[in-house]
Amino acid sequence: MTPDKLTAFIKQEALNLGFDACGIATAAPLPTLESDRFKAWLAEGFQGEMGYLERNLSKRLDPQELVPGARSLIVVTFNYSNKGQRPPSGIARYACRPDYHPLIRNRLYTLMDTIRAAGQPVNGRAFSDSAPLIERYWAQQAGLGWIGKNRLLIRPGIGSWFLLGVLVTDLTLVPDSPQESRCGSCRRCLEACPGQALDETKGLDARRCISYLTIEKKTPFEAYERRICAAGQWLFGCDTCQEVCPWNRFSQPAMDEAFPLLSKLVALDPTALKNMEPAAFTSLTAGTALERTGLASLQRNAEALKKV
Ligand code: B12
Ligand code: SF4
Ligand code: SF4
Repeated sequence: MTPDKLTAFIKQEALNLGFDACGIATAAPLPTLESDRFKAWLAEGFQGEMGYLERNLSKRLDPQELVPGARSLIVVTFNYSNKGQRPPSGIARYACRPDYHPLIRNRLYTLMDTIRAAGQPVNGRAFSDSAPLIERYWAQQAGLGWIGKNRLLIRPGIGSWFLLGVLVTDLTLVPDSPQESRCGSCRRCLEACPGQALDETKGLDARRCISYLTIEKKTPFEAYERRICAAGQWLFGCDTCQEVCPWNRFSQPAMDEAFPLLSKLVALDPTALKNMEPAAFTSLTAGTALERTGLASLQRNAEALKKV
């Protein structure tokens, strides 16, 4: 197949597999501006305890080091909008569904099988939040949207309620063009953030972000961290900077049968975690993003919801 026919075929097959959009970027090292931004972010200490972001830096800054022989990145979006109110449990919307990581990766491997079955040899690796790869940067390069002041990828006419997946391949494909920011003078996310974690020039200070505090931080909360969590009222993750974003008015509910809203998580009463047995927690969270964070951290989070 010619590169333009192959590109059109791949984009159509990605939609057939249940992805909502698909774009192409050419594999190349990050430009100096971007790699300097990433290094400056680390130098500020904004990564907190997420030491993994400091490792494999040369791979993170160059997908050809991550996947030798890489030529094109196929980037997909996967919708998780529920169009509705904040889940009463305080669990972020994406986490009220099954764990997305294996689901997106497996579908990307199916996409690669489909390309092979059409007679086109291909090698590659699929990722979703699972490798040193700056996914939002590549999604922007692949023409899928812009990185908003809330640091999320926003797609015109869709918003930001979606997850990203990337298939790094040795195929020669026709790349898309990056999009310019359309945030304009809006500052709603910066103003609404309960931890004042967002800065227009420096980016997001994860140490003040409820998503980091409730999901990634393993140690007990300091007093200021508890105050931030009490202000936001999130048990796991945080959606505030997306709830206020005007572009999310356009989102459509996710309909994929393999990614349903789990009512047991939407309606969970955080106070029920206090005396929960480990076996009950396992059966509640098996196959979801909450499983990895564990009962002890969630009990800490629930405790921090109490206003002081
Ligand atoms: C670490 C991480 C986190 C950390 C840190 C977040 C952050 N903003 O960096 C924490 C735990 C806080 C987090 C939270 C969330 N995350 Co997260 N996270 C990641 C992860 C693993 C790496 C992100 C990263 O590299 N950060 C480093 C900083 C430096 O990146 P950056 O600010 O984007 O800057 C880079 C570029 O954007 C660029 N840049 C371009 N223009 C500009 C302008 C400025 C001013 C700056 C500073 C930089 C910059 O420069 C930098 C280098 O290229 C990615 C998956 C992946 N492998 O990419 C998911 C990912 C970004 N997360 C995701 C999600 C869904 C979330 C949450 C919404 C979950 C929730 N509901 O709680 C929140 C949202 C928080 C937020 N407002 O960003 C999705 C985002 C999907 C989307 N639509 O954009 C991703 C892509 C996972 C996935 N596969 O879907 N996350
Ligand atoms: S996820 Fe919540 S705490 Fe983190 S930047 Fe967005 S609004 Fe702030
Ligand atoms: S709330 Fe406003 S500034 Fe923030 S990401 Fe959305 S459009 Fe951009």
